[in-house]
Order: sequence, then structure tokens, then C-alpha cells
Amino acid sequence: MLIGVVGKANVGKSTFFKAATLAPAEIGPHPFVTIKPNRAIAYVKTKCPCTELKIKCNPKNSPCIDGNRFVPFEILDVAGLIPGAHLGKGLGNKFLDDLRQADCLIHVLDAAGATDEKGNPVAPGTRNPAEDLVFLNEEFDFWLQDILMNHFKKKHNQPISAKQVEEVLSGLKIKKEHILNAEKTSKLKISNITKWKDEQFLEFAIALRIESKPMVFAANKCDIGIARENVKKLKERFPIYSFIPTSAESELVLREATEKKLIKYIPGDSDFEIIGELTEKQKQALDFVKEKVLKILGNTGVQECINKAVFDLMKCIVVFPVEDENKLTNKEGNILPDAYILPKDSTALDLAYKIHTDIGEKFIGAIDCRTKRKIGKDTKLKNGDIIKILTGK
Ligand SMILES: Nc1nc2c(ncn2[C@@H]2O[C@H](COP(=O)(O)OP(=O)(O)O)[C@@H](O)[C@H]2O)c(=O)[nH]1
Ligand SMILES: [Mg+2]
Repeated sequence: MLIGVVGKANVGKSTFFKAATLAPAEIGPHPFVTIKPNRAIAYVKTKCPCTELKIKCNPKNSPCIDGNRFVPFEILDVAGLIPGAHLGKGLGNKFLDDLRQADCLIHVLDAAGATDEKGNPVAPGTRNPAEDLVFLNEEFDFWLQDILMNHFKKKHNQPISAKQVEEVLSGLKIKKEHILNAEKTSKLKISNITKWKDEQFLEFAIALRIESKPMVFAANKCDIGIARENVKKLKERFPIYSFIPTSAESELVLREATEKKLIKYIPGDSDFEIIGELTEKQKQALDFVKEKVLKILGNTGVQECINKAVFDLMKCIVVFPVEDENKLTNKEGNILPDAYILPKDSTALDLAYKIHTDIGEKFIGAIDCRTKRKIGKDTKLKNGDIIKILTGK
């Protein structure tokens, strides 16, 4: 499961990416060894069972701050979009190549309209951010339309099946269920695909994008007043999408100040506490964040975008594997040591394989540690489950 962060130049994509991937607390050595250059670890925020169970956890792979568990997963910094990407212009192919790997997208918009179509700075309010949204979607849609037309337009005499379309699109993380859903919503018949007109290929491409690359929009630079007005207009014009007002720069200020032990701040929270000696400049920056962002928006929006992508768009769950179903510990006696993000409908067997192939291969069952009931390999796990895997020889 991979979230791609996309957007035009100078919208605050790097700032968003950096803020989202700065560890929310000291976490010691990284559990991840190799990460590709454009990938980094971000953290989804979820409730740690420690509060509900009134126990003190010893987290290993995922820090717990005041009952909030931050569970790590990889995110992808998608290459910047260049107009005409689908025609192979500039680094356009790199953009599309990155995009194909993503299961869902966070599209960072300059909601303040302070950058033109190429990302050059202009006065806030000059550019309509809706155009950037439409533009990126269109690049993707034209590209997908081209792929489909190259394979199917007037190419075959036999009726085409969804399976054949799936094979062509398999490298794009587009699955059969996406194709069948897009067929329904576009009201087109895949069996007739070889006879479709160009605009029907486009309609299908649009439907397929909506199904296969769900998006949340980070309406960034919402520390500027006009950006917040633009968010209202975006919501009215595109009711099918989610827009989250963000100030990536503010989240970066807060996470960096946390790292320097100047403040206590839990990502996603509506306030912070000063715990260190601040310089005048630091004080001003933090005052700005408090007055112009947290008090107005409620939070910086960055954590909300990530949680929205993981839980709502991808419908993932977080589960807590343990080795002792009574003490909720691992072998070393650490309470609720680890948390894992799994795709929806994952089973105890999927969890076993996620922990280690070896554990997956020796799987004979599992225990739901809350109810102490045994569960089989097909039982679907729920968000927040605490699971002991049983293994045989
Ligand atoms: N006002 C404001 N400016 C921001 C915000 N996030 C980024 N910026 C500024 O926008 C410019 C471009 O940011 P950057 O992250 O490099 O954008 P990228 O080209 O999309 O990666 C920089 O001057 C940032 O300081 C924000 O939340 N609010
Ligand atoms: Mg950048």
C-alpha cells in the first residue's frame, strides 16, 4: 500500500513531505533499512490500546505519545508534473511512472493561488487552484486513454473481457474490481471496447482514475486568508473530492521545534506546550502558527491528510501482534510492542506473513487477545485488533 504525494511546483509539496516524514517523537534506530531515494517513512496516527486497557506500553516499531500510536509506512514523493507529461515532455514520464505505483494520492494544491501554472510565484489570489486540480487529473486521464486506445481501438475482432484490460493495466496498480466498477459508473461496455470512440475511451479513463487512484487534496498555504476562501469554492465545485485545509509550513515548524525539545506537540493536535528556551524568532514563528493556523483551522491538516488517505481512501486497519495473549507482550516482555498497517479485509494469516514469511508458513491459527477466542486463517481482522499468532512446526 503506497501513498503518492503529487502536485505542481512550488505548492509546498517538499514542505509537506518533509513535515509528514519527520518522526513525531524520538524513535531510536529506524526499523527500515533500504528506502528508495524518493520514498520516506510517514506515520499514521491511531489510538493505542494502552489507554483503553489502562496499561503502560513499551512500543518498538511505532512511538506512542499520550495514548496516540504513530504507525510507520512508506510514502512516495512523486516527480513534479510538467504540462504535456502524457506526451512524454520533460520529466513527464517519470511523473507518470511514479504515479502508477501509488494506491492513492495526496494532491497538494496551492490554495492561496500564489503560483502560476508552471509554479512561478504570483500574488496570492491570482491563480485559481481548481485549474491545477483539473490539469493534473487530465494529464493522467489522457495518458490512460492513450494506453487503452493503443491496445484496444480497432485492434481485435473478438469481444474483449475485463481480464484482458486488467492485464494491460496490471503495472498501474489497477485491479479487476476497479475496471468493473469503472465499467458500471461510465455505463460503457468493455466487450465493445474495440468499437469505442475516442471520447468514450476518455470517459472510461476518468472513471478508472476515480476508482483506482483515490485522492485527498491538501489545500495548502491555508495560513493565508484567501486560501481559506478558495477552499470553500473548491468544495462547492468538486463535491466528490475531499479538501483538507493545510499549512505544511506550520507543521514543519512544529515538528522541528519538537525535535529540538522546544515544545511538546502531538502531530494533528490543536495546540502545543512550550517546554524549552525560545529565541525571539522561534517565539514569533510559534505564535504565528498558534494564532493564524491552529486557532483558525483547528490543526495544520498534514496529519489529517495522511489519516484520511490510510483509513478512508485505502480503508486500511492497524493491528497489534503480540506473543503472550494475557500479558500482551512479545518474547522480551515488551507490552504492545508493534503495530502494523494492513489492507482492508486482511486475515490473521496475512498478518502472520507481514510479520515474517516463516511465521506465515508455520501459521496454524490465532487468538483475538481481547476476547481470548481462537480465530482461523480466514477471519478478517478489525482495526485495533490485538492478535497472537499460533505457529506449528
Ligand atoms: N504560506 C505558506 N507557504 C508555504 C507553505 N508550504 C510551503 N510554502 C512555501 O512555498 C514555497 C515552495 O515550497 P516547496 O515545499 O519547496 O514546494 P514544492 O516545489 O511543491 O516542493 C516555499 O517558499 C515554501 O516556504 C504553507 O503551508 N504556507
Ligand atoms: Mg519540491
